[in-house]
Amino acid sequence: MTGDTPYESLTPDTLPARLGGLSAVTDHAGDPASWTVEEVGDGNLNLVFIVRGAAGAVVVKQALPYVRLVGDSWPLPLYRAFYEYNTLTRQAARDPGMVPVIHHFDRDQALIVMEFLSPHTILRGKLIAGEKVAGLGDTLGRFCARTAFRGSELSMKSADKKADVALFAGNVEIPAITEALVFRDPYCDAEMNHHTPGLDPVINTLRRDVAMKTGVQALFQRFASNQETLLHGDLHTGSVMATGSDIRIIDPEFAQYGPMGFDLGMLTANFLMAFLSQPGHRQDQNLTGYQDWILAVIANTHDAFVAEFTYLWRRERTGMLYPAALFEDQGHSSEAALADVLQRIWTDAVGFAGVEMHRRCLSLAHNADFEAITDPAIRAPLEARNLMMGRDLILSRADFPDAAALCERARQFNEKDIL
Ligand code: SR1
Ligand code: MG
Repeated sequence: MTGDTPYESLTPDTLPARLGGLSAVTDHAGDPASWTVEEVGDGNLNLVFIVRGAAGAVVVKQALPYVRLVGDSWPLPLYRAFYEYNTLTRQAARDPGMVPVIHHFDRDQALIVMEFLSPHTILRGKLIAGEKVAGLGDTLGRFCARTAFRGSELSMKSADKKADVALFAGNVEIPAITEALVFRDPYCDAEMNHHTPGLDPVINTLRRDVAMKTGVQALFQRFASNQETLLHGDLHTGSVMATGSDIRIIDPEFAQYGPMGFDLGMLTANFLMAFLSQPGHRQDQNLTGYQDWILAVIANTHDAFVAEFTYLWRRERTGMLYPAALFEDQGHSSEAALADVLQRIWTDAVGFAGVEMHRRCLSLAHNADFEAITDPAIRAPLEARNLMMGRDLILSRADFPDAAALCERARQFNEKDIL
């Protein structure tokens, strides 16, 4: 395929002829005559093919010109593959080994050829199945800290950061999805909303709560107007692939510049939803033991974030923000300033977590954690706990000293009869 070929979506049948001449694929999968091609995309937006051949396998991810979940009535620019590719290269530099290796990028075809992760599976599926992953919180917390710190003017030269902000500013339509589905739709009668029967009293409580909606909009303002680092932008448990001990981050097509607490908050929300949905997936000893493990992952993620961010603050603070010239060079510690920055990030993260917990039960794209609970009579009370805890996090986001306090609050909501 050359840069002159107009965009055309691939199919398992056309892929070998169209990509058979690409060494990026043949180097890893072997002779095209040996290939089998399977389309495995189960996300909301894209085509994902696994190409298996005599020499191994690769993944080919191709953007569609519309939202796959909805159909061609919702067009979506192909340029998201360009931003995903550019984010993957930055994340690979900022936290080496944490994202799939990129073999090839074709901007016109909106496709990325990348490492086939095996035997990794999507983390959300593991959480629903009750599987544990060693080192999960440590790895994810470190990834959030490294990408947040190294993508900001705490570390980068201001000119480089500004150039990158300008590059990513071209990505308008993808952040627009988050702007609508996350920060607006759960709180009004939006067309694509849907929810489990029985939740109306809780939804009414949320929509009547002006203080909470004001909090949501304050968080939205930070998301939309604060460009402090390059975010993954969609860091839920479906954007993590893992074995029992190896962990990778995928799918950063929602990347944009935004507040440092956003990715940490999204991740935390998705673990809280995994925690709160567990009574729909298992019982008794297995239930409490596994829920305890999920809360430990939340605490580990936060602790690892703080430890790594602190390490980078002390060793890599080479950007224009909080310069040594104002602190260490004058014999003043910058540790109080670090604590202030970390507290702001954590407060944002708690608030963003609350909003994410709302949108995954009320807006367009729900979570399998709850959706896989087929009986609405079991699902609705669990989602009600999740929705009311989301409200609490938004309203009280400045009052949680650490993840231990957040986990304690989760335990309380896990006991509540709300419906
Ligand atoms: C229309 S896209 C819906 C959701 O899927 C993606 O994974 C993002 O989370 C987005 O909000
Ligand atoms: Mg995705």
